[in-house]
Amino acid sequence: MATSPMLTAQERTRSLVKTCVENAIGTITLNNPQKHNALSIALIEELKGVGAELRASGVRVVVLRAAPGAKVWSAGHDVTELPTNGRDPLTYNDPLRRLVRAIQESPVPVIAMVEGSVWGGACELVMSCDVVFAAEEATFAITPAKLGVPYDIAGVLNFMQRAGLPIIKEMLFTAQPMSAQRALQVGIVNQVFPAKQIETATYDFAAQITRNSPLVIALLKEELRVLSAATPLTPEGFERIQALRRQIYDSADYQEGIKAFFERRTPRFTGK
Ligand code: LCV
Repeated sequence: MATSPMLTAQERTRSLVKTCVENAIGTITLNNPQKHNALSIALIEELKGVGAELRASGVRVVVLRAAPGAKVWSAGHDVTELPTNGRDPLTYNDPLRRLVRAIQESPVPVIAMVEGSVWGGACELVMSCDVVFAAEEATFAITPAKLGVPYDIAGVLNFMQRAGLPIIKEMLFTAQPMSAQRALQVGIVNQVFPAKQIETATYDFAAQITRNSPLVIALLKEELRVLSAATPLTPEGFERIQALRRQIYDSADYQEGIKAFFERRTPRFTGK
């Protein structure tokens, strides 16, 4: 039975993430609890770096997790890094966009092992992983509408690929946390376990993947990515959405959402 690789000779710690490798399973642990693993540029760059290192080291599967027993898996985008000068807050080269693409394009399956609450862009990060195992207490809140942020096309498509439109609308329009049990029912989460069992269950599952053909798994993952990304979007449709998004990130409501976050109060959106 595979156990979670905790202290191994190959454990590496940078400042914001930790990694270790055992039995061809790479583990990346988000390691910035002071900021609830907010997805800052620095943390994302470290995540991308260690992901590339693990792939180069020949691991067959990666587990992405927070520290054991974390109350917050990740608080989402680092709100202090959201632009307030009229620039698009979520562009193609935004660090989160690049991280999500790196996970989706990786030939190695990525399993998100979730304990604690997941917020905003971290929900997209989790939902872009290939498999999601969650502890019973985990929750998932997709928060652009709460913050007033015009989420981007690629991000919304990633949500759409994880659950049906009614469920995604429920999560996007309310910005409220969804329980792991409900997320399991609607297919956002693959399996739910009591907190005490989730590590063993995740690494046993990961071990099954390591025993199969890495070439075929890489092919299947890329086939599924390319086929599921085949979404008809006309240039006019793309331009229309971008124009709608620009009206929002140029709006007073966008500024109000971020200001309210820092003032720790409920935003007062005017629709302007
Ligand atoms: C920067 C933070 C954050 C944070 N950024 O602890 O998807 S979108 O479009 O919405 C996208 C833009 C996005 O992902 O936005 C972020 C969405 N995230 C959220 O709405 C969650 C925001 N965080 C919280 O609600 C609370 O922090 C939770 C409930 C996660 C934990 O509450 P708790 O009382 O335990 P604090 O709020 O005191 O947070 C501890 C420190 O982490 C910072 C927060 O500002 C505080 O910093 P200081 O100790 O310097 O005061 N922090 C938390 N989330 N997303 N910084």
